[in-house]
Amino acid sequence: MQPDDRNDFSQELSEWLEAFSDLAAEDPTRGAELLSTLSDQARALGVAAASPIVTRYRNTIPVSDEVPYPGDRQMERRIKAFLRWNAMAMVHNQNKKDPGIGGHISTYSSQATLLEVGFNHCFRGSYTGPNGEQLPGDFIYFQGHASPGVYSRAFLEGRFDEKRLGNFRHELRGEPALSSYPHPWLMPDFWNFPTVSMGIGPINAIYQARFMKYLENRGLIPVTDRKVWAFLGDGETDEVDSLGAIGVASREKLDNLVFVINCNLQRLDGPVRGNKRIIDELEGTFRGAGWNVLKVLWGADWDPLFASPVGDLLLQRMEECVDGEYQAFKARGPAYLRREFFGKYPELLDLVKDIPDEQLIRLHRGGHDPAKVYNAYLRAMQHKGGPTVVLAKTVKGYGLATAEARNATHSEKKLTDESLAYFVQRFDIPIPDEAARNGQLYRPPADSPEIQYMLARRAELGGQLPIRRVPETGFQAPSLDLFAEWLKGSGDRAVSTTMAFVAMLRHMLKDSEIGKLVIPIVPDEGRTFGMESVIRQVGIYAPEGQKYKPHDVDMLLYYREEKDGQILEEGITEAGSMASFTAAGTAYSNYGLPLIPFYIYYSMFGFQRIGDMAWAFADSRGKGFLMGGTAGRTTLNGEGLQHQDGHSHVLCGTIPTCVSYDPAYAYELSVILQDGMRRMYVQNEQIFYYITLYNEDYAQPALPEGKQRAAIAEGILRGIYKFKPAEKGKATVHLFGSGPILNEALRAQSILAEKFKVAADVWSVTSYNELRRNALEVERWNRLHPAEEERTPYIATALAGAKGPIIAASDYMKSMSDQLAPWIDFTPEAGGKRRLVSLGTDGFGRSDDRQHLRRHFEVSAEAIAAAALSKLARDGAFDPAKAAAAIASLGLDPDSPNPVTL
Ligand SMILES: Cc1ncc(C[n+]2csc(CCOP(=O)(O)OP(=O)(O)O)c2C)c(N)n1
Ligand SMILES: [Mg+2]
Repeated sequence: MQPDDRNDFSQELSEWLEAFSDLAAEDPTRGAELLSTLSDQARALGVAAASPIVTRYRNTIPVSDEVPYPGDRQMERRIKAFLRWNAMAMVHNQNKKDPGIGGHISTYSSQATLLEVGFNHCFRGSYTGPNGEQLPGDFIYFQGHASPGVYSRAFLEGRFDEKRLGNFRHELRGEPALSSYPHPWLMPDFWNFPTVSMGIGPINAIYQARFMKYLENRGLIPVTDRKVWAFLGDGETDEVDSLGAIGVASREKLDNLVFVINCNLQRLDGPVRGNKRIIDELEGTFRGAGWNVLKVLWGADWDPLFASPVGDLLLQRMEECVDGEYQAFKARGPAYLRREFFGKYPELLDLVKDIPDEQLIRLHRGGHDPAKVYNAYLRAMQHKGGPTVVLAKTVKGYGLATAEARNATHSEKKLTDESLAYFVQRFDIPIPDEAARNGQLYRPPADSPEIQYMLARRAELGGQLPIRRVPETGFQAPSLDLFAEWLKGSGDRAVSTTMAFVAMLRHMLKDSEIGKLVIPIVPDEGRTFGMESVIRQVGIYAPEGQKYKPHDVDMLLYYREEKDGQILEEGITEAGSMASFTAAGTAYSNYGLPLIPFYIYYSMFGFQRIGDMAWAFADSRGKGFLMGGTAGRTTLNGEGLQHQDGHSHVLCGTIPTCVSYDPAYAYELSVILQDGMRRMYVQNEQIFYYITLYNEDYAQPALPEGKQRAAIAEGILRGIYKFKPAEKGKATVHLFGSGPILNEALRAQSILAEKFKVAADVWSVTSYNELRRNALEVERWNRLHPAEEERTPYIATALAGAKGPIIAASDYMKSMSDQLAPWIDFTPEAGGKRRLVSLGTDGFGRSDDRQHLRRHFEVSAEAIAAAALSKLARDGAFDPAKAAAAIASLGLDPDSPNPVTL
């Protein structure tokens, strides 16, 4: 373009701009329509004009669109100062008292305004339902490291006293304490959501918001304006869990969800994106995913500078800087800021020449300006049709003098005397120097204007937060009769426990009492478990219904999606499914609904994949049933190494509230499910279940009736019962079997009797984990009560009178059954030799059929029988030469390599 052409074009451009500005000012909707039509047209004409996904580095909401702040700014500033002081003093004091106890001060200091605007004007403590009933308030996922600030607020509100704050991170001293981080297990009346393992809060918040809509769409809760607020750190967004599910929120139009990302540009060690701007990156990511993005970058004191004739240059300068520089501008003081930032352009230097140093350095970032933050929150709350993220730019360690914006600020636990004095002076804390140096807490009198103001704001918003309540639900557990059909056995029909479970699930869904409370959750594996019929029966939840005619609509079991569908079909996301399971499994406290979630999945992709979320579920006092399908390293055949699970029972045993079972038969499963509902929802035990399901078909035996029934049911629940005694003679060896391997043990029993005249009892072990827990508890009691009569663990009671070695075989690692060794591994009659021989599936899975897999892992009937003979020989109860011959005749190669690493 020639210079003259350029002038003409500039002229033309300003005419276009003027016309557009007029239109947009008159009607912003038409302005937006014009823009999108123009960009469509550009695309159609092949004009390469990418629509910007990242906007200019300034606040999203123009000053002209801002509403005035609804609160008393001076009052709130004073309150916030007290909050900051007490949060800091609490951590500081505790670390003086107990060096190394830890805590954080710089996260809350950067976040105080973001939380306070919410507490004073946005977060609702309750909602009123259509019939005037009081409903739970907003759900807030607090950034874990900011917990001192939340405690500090509860202190000012009078919910905690000084003594309680003095027990921050001192939980084991017989007094009410404060947990390091948000934790419903440790503070069950206060915190709702455990968040500090970073990434877990954001993903759970998304699925919580979705679950809220699910409950509304199913008519289980009334529709309200309730919001889910999730506070995240900018460093936290590097966790895959934080951003990995944001698409769900826009896809499902979750306008009840607000993310607030505290962009203080730092994480623990250093800048989040020293060489770039994290806010730009997050803006692009969220906008690209369909979120409403609101940037709150600059405080109102920047407004006049932007409005000046060099405002565009100022913005340009801002866009030249990366986060590492922004951090340095705060950390290195006003002279540096003036020289390095404004000094690049004489016009900018001139712009701030009349601003004194102490004011220059305090030019606020948006996240520290209540009015800017409020405007963003208000927009977020009013936004319809999708989720909102507020990207708030803040300073890490705000107000902490020498710790402000330093790389080391995250780890700051104590302040120097000078920093304490500076703090007091900067935030006008009305305490004398001496008290300040001692980090004395400060709470104005209950009738002071500040406390009255805080309380009035919370009263206006429906009550204090956070709060966790567990309302009485009056749930009645169904009796075992509910599962009568599966107690009868299947006759000659071969059925897998998975098939049986799916039939039970359908039956439960039909039940008039519990049907609507059952929440089936699947991660795209419903068909793997034969759940097509469930899909047809209750439909898949789809907030927009089914907008298409499914290709299989003419079939009985077509893919049915419904607005009030009951199944949560998550797609291929175990993390998302676990988050749904968490929302449903905690609904008893969050919504007062005793929901019974059943999350059915490939057991291999359970604990090892979402282990942290499973812990968070336990931390949340979650209830429900995790159903590990296609379980067992040799029972799931063909799939090989990455699918065959031989360790989930070891992993689940690490979680204190996880009750786990590895049932062999449908009646065992029935007894476990019924008792689980009773324990969780009637007894209100804060536990959840992990139960493995298998896909091997075999005849399902019946649960004996009469007196025997109760004894067997007890054995099933405690973890062991004798399934089949030796047909002839007293057993000299005992075979333990779990899951489908119980059938191998039964076959081994026949082999031993028929070929070797050895009598064996077969036991069904439904839970090594439960047996061990019981034994540990009894052992502890015995240890602490040496003068009282010794108690016996259940495993010892069950085995009373049973003599001889025990061969324990399962489709799991040997460590599963080894767990019982301390209580059974002692045989006086065999000279004190080891009694327990564990057979299991340690090692890498392999592709083949079950027969070959069981032979390979040495859990086949032949391997069990051989192990029994070998052990009897070692104990002097069988001829060693005959045992050696038996090993060969049973098809085992004594010199074959160990399958563990094969
Ligand atoms: C999963 C997980 N990994 C690591 C940590 C340890 N950790 C605690 S805070 C922190 C830095 C947090 O930075 P950011 O998210 O930006 O929060 P800020 O304190 O800056 O607001 C780290 C790495 C953790 N809590 N959770
Ligand atoms: Mg950060």
